Amino acid sequence: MSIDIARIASALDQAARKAEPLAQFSTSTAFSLEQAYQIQRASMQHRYADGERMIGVKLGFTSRAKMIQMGVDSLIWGWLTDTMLEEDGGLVQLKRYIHPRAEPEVCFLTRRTIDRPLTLLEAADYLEAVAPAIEIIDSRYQAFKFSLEDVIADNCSSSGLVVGPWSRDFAALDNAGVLLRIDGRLVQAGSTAAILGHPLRSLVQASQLLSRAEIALPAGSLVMAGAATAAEALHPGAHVSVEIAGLGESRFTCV
Ligand code: 0L1
Ligand code: MG
Repeated sequence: MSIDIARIASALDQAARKAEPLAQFSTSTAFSLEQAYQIQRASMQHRYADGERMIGVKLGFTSRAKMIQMGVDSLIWGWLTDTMLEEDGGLVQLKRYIHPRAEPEVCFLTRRTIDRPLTLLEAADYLEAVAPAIEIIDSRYQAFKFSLEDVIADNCSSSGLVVGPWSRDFAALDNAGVLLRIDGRLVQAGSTAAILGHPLRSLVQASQLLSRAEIALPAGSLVMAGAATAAEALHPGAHVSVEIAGLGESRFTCV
């Protein structure tokens, strides 16, 4: 099947830069998952050419709650860059986004280069630290509507992330409570066990995906494990916080 990978990649890159939504591609042009990842990589090249730096990877749809919310049924992965990092406890400028949503995440910091598929038993040994985090997702598609292929091409809606205090307490990740609050009101509650049974399994999945793509992830990279609950829409003035039992809290305020 012939599709214009460069054209779609460039359109997605422009939509992100201008914070202007575009129509889904897959409704008019059928393309495969493999082609979707080719578009994702081509779109990331625009960012790197512009000076953005890759800082890690993120997994998406690692929990049933997220799959159900977005109507998809497979795990996906994308790239994180330095310009996506928002300050913990800081102000997040919503004008940078189209229709941002926040979701609670577990963020890992790697200690060793990941250059082969890891087992669950090995995973913690590759880590320097873990932190409670908030992902700000922002689909470049109108009304946040997409197919699996569309969202992969769009770098899995990656837009922003806020990382809380680092800790080495990996044992705390075992079925820990996950709470998302907006303006002090509890809006989503879940457990780290919702993430593939245990968030370390996301690291295992990431190592397998990277290995299949023949990419080594350098030590000092971030790995976002995927949301444990559905995401919530953001509005100006919103105070957003995520608490993971035993790991602490990360937060930001929307302006
Ligand atoms: O953590 C996640 O499951 C994020 C999925 C990103 C795709 C989206 O929901 O827009
Ligand atoms: Mg996420």
